[in-house]
Amino acid sequence: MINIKEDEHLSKLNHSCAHLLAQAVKHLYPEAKFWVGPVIEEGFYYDIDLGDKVITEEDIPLIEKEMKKIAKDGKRIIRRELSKSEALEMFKDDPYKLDLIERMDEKETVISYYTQGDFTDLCRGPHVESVKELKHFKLLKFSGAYWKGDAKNKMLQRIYGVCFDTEEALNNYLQEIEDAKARDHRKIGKDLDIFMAHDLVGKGMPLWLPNGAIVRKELENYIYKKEQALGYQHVYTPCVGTVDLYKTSGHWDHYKENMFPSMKVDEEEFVLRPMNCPHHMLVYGNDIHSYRDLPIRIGEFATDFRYEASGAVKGLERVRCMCQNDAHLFVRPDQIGEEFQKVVELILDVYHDFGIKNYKFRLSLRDKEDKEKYFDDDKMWDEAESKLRQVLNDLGIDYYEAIGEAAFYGPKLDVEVKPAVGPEVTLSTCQLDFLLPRRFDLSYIDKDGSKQIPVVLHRAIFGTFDRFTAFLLEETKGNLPLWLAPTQINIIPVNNEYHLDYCNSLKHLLEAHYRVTVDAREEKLSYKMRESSVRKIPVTVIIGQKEVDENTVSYRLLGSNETTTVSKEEFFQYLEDRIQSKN
Ligand code: TSB
Ligand code: ZN
Repeated sequence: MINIKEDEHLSKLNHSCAHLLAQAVKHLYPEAKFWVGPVIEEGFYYDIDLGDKVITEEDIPLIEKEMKKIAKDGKRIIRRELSKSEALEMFKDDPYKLDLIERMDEKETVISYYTQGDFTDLCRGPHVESVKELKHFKLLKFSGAYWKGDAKNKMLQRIYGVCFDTEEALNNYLQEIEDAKARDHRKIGKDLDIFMAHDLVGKGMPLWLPNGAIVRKELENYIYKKEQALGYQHVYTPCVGTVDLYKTSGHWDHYKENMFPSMKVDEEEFVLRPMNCPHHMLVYGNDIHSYRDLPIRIGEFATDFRYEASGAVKGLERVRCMCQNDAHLFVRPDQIGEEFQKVVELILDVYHDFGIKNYKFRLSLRDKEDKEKYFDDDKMWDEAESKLRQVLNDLGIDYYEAIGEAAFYGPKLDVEVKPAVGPEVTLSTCQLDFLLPRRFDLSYIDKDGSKQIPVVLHRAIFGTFDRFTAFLLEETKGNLPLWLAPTQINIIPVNNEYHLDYCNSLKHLLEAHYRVTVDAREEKLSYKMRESSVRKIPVTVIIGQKEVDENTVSYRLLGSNETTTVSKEEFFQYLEDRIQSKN
């Protein structure tokens, strides 16, 4: 989808359209006061103080109509400039604009305002020449929005819209929005009974329903096998820790705003953990290690809690209670490159299995000039960064570098993906860490008998099961591959009276290995077949007289109208092959 903010012309057009919206609102509600109306990736919005008035569905067409009227009138959009004191005088009755002006630097900023007909707004611009140019726009949605995003402030009314040069471009864009909504994992997750939410449990705390639990379990089994084969050792640790644990790790000082508040039990003060690293450091520290034992790879499917802003939580993609596919790899400095390479190869392997193609690798490095922001060991950083680069280059991986984006404790590699709706998110991550092993006083005995400090790689291939499932639902539009689908095979008898027994015996044969249902409801065949497809069941078997007589199976694949008839043995083989190939 086009990023309107990044397109110079569209950005100007949409910005002007935000003013047109404000002007129309002012005509309809003369008491309206305006905060800001920026251009965003998807178009524009304006935050408006309408007193007690709350925008409803019915208001939108009226505002649009007024916008059209003003546009048709075709007034020029005129820019004027003034000094800060003049601006303060001009907007003296508008507390919102005063707030903006007061924060402007008198010397550096030219304060400008734009006038179109009877409407004037403080604005940096630029704008199109005339409101005449604003012909093809649409108001998309509206919501409440706290002034300055702060829940302690007044709730303003935010109206979103978008504007294009032509009706065709606008319609194409609106169609894309519709498509994205249909692909949104929140919709698919509801339609397919993957997860639910409930106010009594809380914001950002999804409940995985039986269908979702099947998908998650399959993902767990899948990645567990991969990690076992690569020498990972899996553990279970509590999803709380004491405040002291997180003081030792440094999270208490540097990550506190992302954590739930602590709670007291007897003499101990606990927090819900936001990360599992401290627990895994203790697991490593439970033994004495020789240089020969390294790398040691501690893995866990670990539940974490993070305070995410209530406006940011989103379906399974951004939650407050999540389960990481986490591991901490304890390596000698000379093993960093090799171990990092194995992680990258695992990421590629997994993405290949899931057919994931649209993603970007981002290598976050330190800003050498910024001595404050980064752990102070230049030699370590230089070596590590060049090793990571070298691995990526050797593997022929396309990546971009983000200088100054590394964590305090080391460089990292993230995989970025684009959800159906909203900005990019990180899926997989691999983060080098020089610091945490020091904080926990971890060591191994080197060849010469000396005590050395290991380096840690934090890595999560799926990221979290939550986010990965969200992503997968959107990538596949809910058409999960056979091995992951909650119901894999749905068997429909043409006539219950004559064919149900055969269906049940077929189910009996299949259910040791597959998730199978028989749809024995007294409904029309066509109705049941449609429902099988709405439920996104990969294989629908239809059993009529011919199949019973010839002891065969007729099946249709999701999305196809073609029926294939085969022997039972061939059918079993077909299923087996598809599961194996992960197709
Ligand atoms: C990899 N300590 C490391 C770990 O060892 C860590 O926690 N890294 S993280 O903070 O980047 O989180 C790991 C992954 O969790 C991210 O890459 C992202 O995919 C996922 N994630 C982070 N926050 C959320 C959230 N609020 N909801 C769902 N998934 C999330
Ligand atoms: Zn970690």
